[in-house]
Amino acid sequence: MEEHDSTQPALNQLQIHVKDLQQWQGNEDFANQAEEFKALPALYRHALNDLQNKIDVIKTEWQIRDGFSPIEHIKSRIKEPKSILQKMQRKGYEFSLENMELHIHDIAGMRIVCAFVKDIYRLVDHLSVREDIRVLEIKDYIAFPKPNGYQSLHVIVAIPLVLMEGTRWVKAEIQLRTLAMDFWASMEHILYYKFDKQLPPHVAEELKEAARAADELDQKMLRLRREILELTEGDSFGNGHKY
Ligand code: 0O2
Repeated sequence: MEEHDSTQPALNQLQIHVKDLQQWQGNEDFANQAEEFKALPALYRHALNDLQNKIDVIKTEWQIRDGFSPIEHIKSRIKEPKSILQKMQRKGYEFSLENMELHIHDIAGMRIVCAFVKDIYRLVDHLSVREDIRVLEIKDYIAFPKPNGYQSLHVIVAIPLVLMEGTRWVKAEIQLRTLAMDFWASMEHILYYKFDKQLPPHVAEELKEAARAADELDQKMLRLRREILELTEGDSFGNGHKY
């Protein structure tokens, strides 16, 4: 997930979209929707900016209340048109604007990296009760890691965008991870592409081993935090989750 460059003019993005549409052969119907299609990145960008603002407010509130924010860093990106089209093809959807908006949840994507696993669940609990965010789906790859060891919490949300035509709820995918999970995922991503998506078995096994080590590190950090909190004012973060 690339970091978002807010300085890139919207016009450039539109040109990229039209170019990609033209390159895509045999999808005239989809290309006919180019007018509406080329307006989409701007809408997703605004929705992502709104989401970023909401998370920044949460960060500030945490900072004021607890003296520190458990959110380490945030990255956001709009999915490349080519990746959107490839994903639709991979998932077997016909190319239409409707299918794209309905089935591709990560056109707007945000990654939030937290210090502790517990903070991830705390943040999601908070997002779930807000009126200005709709949580549509949660995929918990922390409680249930992928077979290769991948851990993250994926939350599909919808953000209200107030337009002249009325309010439009725009989807975004938020990936929440700890620093250890983020490190593992970045390394795995590099290796996966280095080996052209065909990891040799021993590399895959070592990666699983590394994922277990990352998980142990996260648990160790939580134990340390609990000890420190008990020594000071007690753990006020208990919320009954895995950690
Ligand atoms: P990019 O460039 O990373 O954004 P869905 O999106 O829910 O309809 P999908 O694609 O099966 O369907 O969703 P999944 O697997 O829950 O999440 C996909 C995204 O999670 C990927 O985005 C990655 O960012 C991340 N991810 C999932 N599995 C792995 C993994 O094994 N290793 C790493 N490093 N990342 C993973 P994309 O689509 O690859 O694009």
